[in-house]
Amino acid sequence: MEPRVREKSSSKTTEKLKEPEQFKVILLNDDYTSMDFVVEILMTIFHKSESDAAKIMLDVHKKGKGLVGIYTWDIAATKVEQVHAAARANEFPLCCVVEPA
Ligand code: TYC
Repeated sequence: MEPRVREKSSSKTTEKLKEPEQFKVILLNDDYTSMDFVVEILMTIFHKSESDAAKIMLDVHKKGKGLVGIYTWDIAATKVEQVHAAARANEFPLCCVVEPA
């Protein structure tokens, strides 16, 4: 992946600013997690509206996986941990993964 590079120059210095790398959070389907729980996770952890959350959940249910959002590394990794912690606490096997965007 080639990072985009912006160059800013002044008379004395040349500064290179890289865009922060972006990561996709991908939600995976399983046969046990309830649809309501997935919608709740999408609303609380990913701040989706109820109708967007329901659409994403159904898309993942039908296709096996789906994009939830694109974030910087720290935010993507934190959201994945939050999903797994909530799933574990509710005894669901819900899983999501991070991929480079
Ligand atoms: N397939 C689950 C069911 O039928 C629902 C589900 C949707 C689970 C999306 C996980 O990421 C998921 N109860």
